[in-house]
Amino acid sequence: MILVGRYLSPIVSRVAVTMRLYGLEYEHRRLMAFGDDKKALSQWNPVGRVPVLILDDGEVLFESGAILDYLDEQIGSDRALTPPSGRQRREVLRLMNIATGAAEKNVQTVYEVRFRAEEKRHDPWVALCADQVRSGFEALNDRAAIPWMSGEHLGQADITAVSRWSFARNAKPEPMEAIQAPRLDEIAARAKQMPEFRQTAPEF
Ligand SMILES: N[C@@H](CCC(=O)N[C@@H](CS)C(=O)NCC(=O)O)C(=O)O
Repeated sequence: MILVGRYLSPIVSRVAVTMRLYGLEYEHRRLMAFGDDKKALSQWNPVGRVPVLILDDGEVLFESGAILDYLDEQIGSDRALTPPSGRQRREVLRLMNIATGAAEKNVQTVYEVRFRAEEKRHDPWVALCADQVRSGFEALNDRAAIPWMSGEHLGQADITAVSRWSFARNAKPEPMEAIQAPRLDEIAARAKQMPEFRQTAPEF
């Protein structure tokens, strides 16, 4: 299999960590989602985004949720890091969706604050996004069990939360600095001791 996209992207890294935890080997193609690589990327994903996973028979998967579904199917429900059904699955999906939603609002805030000229910014919208980032990550923190998000075992909620939280913390626009999320910090620190997370740390 070929995984396309740099580990700099927390969405690529959540797929990469999952593949490593499942013992699935892959060739890594470090294409950027911007600039000159965009055209090459569009041959696989018409929307030009990473991650892309190219299977050995040439079938192409994109959208990280769809890729994780495929990986879970390959590894089987006994080992899958997202529970296959029921209440536990719904709670893991809820945690992942909070992490993803908060992180997306953070990316929107970063784009607005860093890339848009100050006089063109719509401050009420920036404030609203910042509030969504804060309430999302704080809710994720409140719902987190210890040692891992869902209890005793590391699961997909951890991989997604750690990659999204760590990226958002590093991106550091103003709203992130005010957020207190000690459980997320603790879980991220624990995860980063694992080789699967260290080997897929963002490369700059
Ligand atoms: N919902 C998509 C989001 C993928 C995504 O936003 N990837 C970013 C990299 S972190 C990207 O390719 N950005 C470039 C763009 O959107 O044009 C997924 O889960 O795969």
